[in-house]
Amino acid sequence: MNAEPAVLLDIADHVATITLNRPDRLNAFNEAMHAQLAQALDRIELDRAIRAVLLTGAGRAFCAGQDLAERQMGGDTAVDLGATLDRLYNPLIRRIARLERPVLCAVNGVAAGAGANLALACDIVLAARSATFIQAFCKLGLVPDSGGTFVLPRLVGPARAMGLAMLGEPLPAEQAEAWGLIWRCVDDDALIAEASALAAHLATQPTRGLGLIKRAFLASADNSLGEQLDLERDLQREAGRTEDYREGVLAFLEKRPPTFKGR
Ligand code: T3D
Repeated sequence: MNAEPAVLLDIADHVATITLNRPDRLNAFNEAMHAQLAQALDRIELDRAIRAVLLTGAGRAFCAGQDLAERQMGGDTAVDLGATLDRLYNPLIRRIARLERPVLCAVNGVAAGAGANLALACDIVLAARSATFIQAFCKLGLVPDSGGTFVLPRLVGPARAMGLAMLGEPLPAEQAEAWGLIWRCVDDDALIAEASALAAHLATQPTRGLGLIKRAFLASADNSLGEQLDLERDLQREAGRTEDYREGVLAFLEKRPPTFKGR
C-alpha cells in the first residue's frame, strides 16, 4: 500500500513550498509528519539556492497541533510530553527561527495548539479570512508550547495573551491581524496566490540581509539596548560586505531596479 506523504515539498524558482498533508486529521502532527517536516528542513538548510520558504496546509485546516490519537490514554504508560517537546516540537521551532531565509506561513484554515504556534513561529504570517487561531492547550490541561508562551505576550501583550491561553477560544484571522498577531488576513480564495507572490518576491530580495534581520530580532529577546546596538553594528558590518548591498547602492545611484543574487 502506498501511503500519502504527510508532508509535501516543492522547490521551484528559489522558493520551497512545504505543505502539511494529513487533511483528514486536519494536518495534526504525528511522528511521520514530524519526521518528514524535519527532512524537508534538512533539504532546505543545505540548498542555498532556496531563498524563501512557504509553509501551508492541505485541505480545510492549517494544522490541529498534536495528533491526539497518538496520545490515547490506556494501560499505565504515560507519555512524557517534556520528552516529545525536546525531541520534536522544540527543534522544529528553533530551526525555523534560525533558518536565515524568510519563512512565510499561509494559514489556510484552523490553526490549533502547536499548529497555531508553528504558524506564529514563521517570519510573516498571512491567513485566510475564515482561518482561526486556537490556543487549544488549556482544554487539555496543558501549557501553550512550541514557543506560544514566548511569542503571544510579545505580539499581542500580556492581557490578550493570557485570555487566549486560558480560554482557548478561536481567534478569527481578522482579529488576529487587528491585534498584531499576524501580518495580514486575506480573502480565502486569494490566499495561495498572495502568499505565493509574496514568497516569489522575497526570493528575489537580499537573502543574506533578510537572514541577518532574523538573527537580530531573535537576539533582541535576550539583549539589553547596548548589547543590541553592538549586535546591529556587527550584523551591519557583515551585511555591508555582501554583493547584494553593493548592488542595492549601485542600482539606486543608477536609477534602475536592483538584481539581487542572495549573496
Ligand atoms: O503531545 C505532545 O507531544 C505535547 C504537545 C502538544 C501540542 C499540542 O498541539 S496540544 C493541542 C492538540 N490539539 C488540539 O487540542 C486541537 C484538537 N482539535 C480541535 O479542537 C478541533 O478539531 C478543531 C477546533 C481544530 C477543528 O474543529 P472542527 O469542528 O472544524 O473539526 P473536527 O470535526 O473536530 O475535526 C475533524 C477531524 O479531525 C475529526 O476526525 P473525524 O471525527 O472526522 O474522524 C477530528 O477528530 C480530527 N482531529 C482534529 N484535530 C485533531 C484530530 N485528530 C487527532 N488529533 C487532533 N489534534
